[in-house]
Amino acid sequence: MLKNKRSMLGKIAIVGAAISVSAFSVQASGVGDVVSKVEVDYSKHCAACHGSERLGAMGPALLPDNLKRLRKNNATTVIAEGRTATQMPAFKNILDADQRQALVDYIFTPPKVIPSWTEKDILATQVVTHTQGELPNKPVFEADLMNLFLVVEIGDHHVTVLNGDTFEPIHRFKSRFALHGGPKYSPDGRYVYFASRDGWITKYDIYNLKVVAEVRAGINTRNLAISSDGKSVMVANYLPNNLVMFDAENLDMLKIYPVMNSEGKTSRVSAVYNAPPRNTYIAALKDLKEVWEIPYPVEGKSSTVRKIAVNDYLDDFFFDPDYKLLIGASRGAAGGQVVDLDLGKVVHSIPLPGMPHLGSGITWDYPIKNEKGLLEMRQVLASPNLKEGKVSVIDMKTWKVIKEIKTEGPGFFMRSHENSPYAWVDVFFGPNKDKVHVIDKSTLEIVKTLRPSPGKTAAHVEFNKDGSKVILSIWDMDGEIIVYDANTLEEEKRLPMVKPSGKYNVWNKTQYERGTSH
Ligand code: DHE
Repeated sequence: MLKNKRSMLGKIAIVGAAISVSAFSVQASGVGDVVSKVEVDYSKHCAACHGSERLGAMGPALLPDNLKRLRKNNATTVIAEGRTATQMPAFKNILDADQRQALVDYIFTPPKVIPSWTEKDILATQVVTHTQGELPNKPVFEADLMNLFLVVEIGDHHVTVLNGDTFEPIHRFKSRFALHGGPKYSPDGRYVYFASRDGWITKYDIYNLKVVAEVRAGINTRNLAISSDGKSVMVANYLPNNLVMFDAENLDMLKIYPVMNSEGKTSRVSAVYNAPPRNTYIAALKDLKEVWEIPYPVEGKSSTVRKIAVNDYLDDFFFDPDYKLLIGASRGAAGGQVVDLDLGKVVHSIPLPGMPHLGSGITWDYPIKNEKGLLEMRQVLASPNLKEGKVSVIDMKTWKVIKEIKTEGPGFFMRSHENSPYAWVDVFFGPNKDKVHVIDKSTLEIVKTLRPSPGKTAAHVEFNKDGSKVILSIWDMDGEIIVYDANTLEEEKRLPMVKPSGKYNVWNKTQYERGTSH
């Protein structure tokens, strides 16, 4: 049901619908099969984003096992009204109440064949075009490798390699369908690993500008993480409910971790991240109130999972820079929870109404009065909100919200850099989606609001290596990335791109820069 309002997905939706509907008609008239109206509705309105078999594509899988937290009456509302913070539009003017109800019953009905993606399936999809060490150990272009950017263009599923000094494109290549989330660089920045929503993991050699290995880790994937030693890659899946670990060299599968509690209840994985000082991966779960910590494999041998009980499901989460604390929230909850990963328990709760997007959270130091009335530099966490027009700034010592910065609408992404006085936040949803705010980190005030392309969504910025420049995406098929001077906030350059989404600087990502997503 996740047909997109925006132009690119709109086109896919129409094509997908046309193919599926005609296939149904042929089948129905040709062999006399009865194709129910709900199947036709699904095919027409839902299949393009959720997959013809309900296994997920741009949108999540729609199978009973993956809808455990969505009650049927809520599902009816989602179809009618759309879903906050996703591409799911409202269908109340397109489908009547009976059609919507029929679709709810349909997606809560188990499929005739239960989908599975086993070790055998994973192994069968692995393709190694160039084994590690086979290609030259020297870049085929000239540029500061640590200051490269990758720009993901979701409009036509491409990636551009951009020189971060000159802002000239070096190369553009086709990616898998619907890359989502941040690609992850090997610690030396030579390789990058991408995850697509339909489970494909691609390893790309930046020196040689070539895909070197691929494997399909799942049917509906969340994201991936790479270990700090660069030796393993962990993939988080929605479908199947598991985590899959790979050897980073050639994407050989090392281990599947089924995500299940002691009573046999399974769960989707919200996301997995590398926790550098801990030498572990940390995963948060969507259908079980647990956080999982998995040590890196030693000599190719994987180890056991440490399970930490938490107070609520964790849809969205974030770490303090030391990776001692995990700050997470479930969608729709009135607050967040702080989990001490050393103690293995929840140690604080944070009043955070709306829908904080903690995954986009960033930290910086800010002067706060202590109990003696003296100013001391404290670490603060700032998070945009997917439902309300505000940025919450939280003191990471007391876990009090010290300020709510009012914005012109709900935001998705936030970014800064250690060397920049500013933090940038977009207004992704609503009539002001074409605006981006610049916040002064020392006053917590908005100092400038940019509106670079009226009418077009402006969102997601990334800084260059030294924090002196910022690039911003115009999310449109006829889109651009815009380069700004990060200090004067003056526009310097525009480069045409096809619905550019995330941009990822090698230095900021490999150094776990505080202002950048990890
Ligand atoms: Fe994302 C990152 C989850 C919808 C674009 N998004 C992430 C990550 C997670 C996540 C867990 C971190 C992965 C990582 O970097 O390892 N996203 C979710 C959702 O749960 C949500 C709300 C619903 C869904 O459809 O899954 C969602 N995300 C979207 C979109 O609709 C966006 C705008 C367009 C798209 O591509 O689907 C979108 N998400 C992004 C981007 C990042 C991302 C560009 C990387 C941000 C970064 O700077 O690292």
